[in-house]
Amino acid sequence: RATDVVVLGAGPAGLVLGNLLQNRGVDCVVLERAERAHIQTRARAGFLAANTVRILERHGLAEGLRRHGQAHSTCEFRSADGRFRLDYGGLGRGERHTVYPQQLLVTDLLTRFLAVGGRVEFGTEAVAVLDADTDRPSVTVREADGRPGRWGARYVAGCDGRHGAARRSLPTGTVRRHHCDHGVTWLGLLAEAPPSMDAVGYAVHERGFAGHMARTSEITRYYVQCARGTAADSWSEQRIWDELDLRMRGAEYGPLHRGRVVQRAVVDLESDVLEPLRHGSLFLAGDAAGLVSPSAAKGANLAVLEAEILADALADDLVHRDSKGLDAYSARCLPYIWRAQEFSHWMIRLLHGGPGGHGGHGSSEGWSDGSAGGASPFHDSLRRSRIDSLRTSRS
Ligand code: RFL
Repeated sequence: RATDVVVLGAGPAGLVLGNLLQNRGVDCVVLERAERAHIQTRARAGFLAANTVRILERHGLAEGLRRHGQAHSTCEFRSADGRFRLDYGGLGRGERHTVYPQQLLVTDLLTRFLAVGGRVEFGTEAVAVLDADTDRPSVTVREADGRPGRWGARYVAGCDGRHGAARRSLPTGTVRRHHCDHGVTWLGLLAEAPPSMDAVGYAVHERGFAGHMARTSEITRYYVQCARGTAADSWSEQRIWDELDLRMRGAEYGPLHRGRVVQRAVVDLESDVLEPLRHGSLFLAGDAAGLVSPSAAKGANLAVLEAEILADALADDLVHRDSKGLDAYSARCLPYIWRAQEFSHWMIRLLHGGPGGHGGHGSSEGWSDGSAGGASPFHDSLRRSRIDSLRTSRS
């Protein structure tokens, strides 16, 4: 089978790309390994930046988030020095986030894509991208019934995440990989509990970081820093809530609303960027192009931004025979990716102690700046100074 653009993966990147290509009249197909019900219920991101909302609005993809998203612009920091609220919506350009669970965004994007005639092959796993260095690449697949298949195309868009077929198919030596393990691990939780405050909560504690992020009026995401190598199910719910309450200083500021923990995942905070984001006829977008640690809440936002840039470039080439956008794609996206990496790196340093703190970081990788083992008073003082500057500096 053949089409102009084979898109691998029906996440935010692949589905924004599919919709925009469809809008521009470019023939495409989205191949998705999972079943439809799975991608529509997979809870991940929740915070969409103002620019992401503008992109989605520009292309008629923002109706659901306009109706059901919640505006958000305040963070609350809690530490041994007290607590304060940072209303970033009243600073800088006055931009706010929209809280809208990723699975709802994915459902909106998918519904819209199918409604305008888009094709998604669910249960179809891309195995490899072949002949990417020619103008007739193809994708070998395992079909839903287990049989092998193949899609031919003019271009392949790898939007299949960090462990997808696009990345695996890059010949060694063609693309440079930048990787950083920040040496910090989070236990990410979704709780069937209403939010405990009307802000994103960041708790800096000698036992480790804890975070609170509203998702809906009934669901809250929490993060609790844990030792590297922790198994997701090794903490009891009692231990999770006790530890969250302690680190969020519930005794001083009010206890958290507890509820059933309905999803848990251990996340090692890592960064990963490929350079360039192209190999011949194969282009990378979203997590396939670069992984940002969730400390920055940037991944889904970058995915949408890159998908718009790639869609324009592909359509210009395929409809108008103008390849300038494709040639510039990687150079246009990389500054955004590195900016997000810089922000995520800064957030990690803001929210976590130095190596070997009581939270049991267990690894000093990524902290190779002179301190060895043990909570470092130097890092703790830096962190306090950073937090204090957030409290006092208007800029
Ligand atoms: P996705 O969403 O992973 O989608 C990739 C799709 O590809 C499919 N796939 C394949 N299909 C066919 N063949 C193969 N061989 C395939 N291999 C994989 C998968 O089934 C999937 O459907 O990637 P995409 O589109 O690049 O989107 C990236 C975002 O999902 C990701 O960056 C964010 O979720 C990151 N992130 C956050 N980002 C934000 O912007 N704001 C947040 O608040 C935020 N919170 C988070 C997050 C990520 C988290 N995790 C996963 C660590 C919170 C968490 C806990």
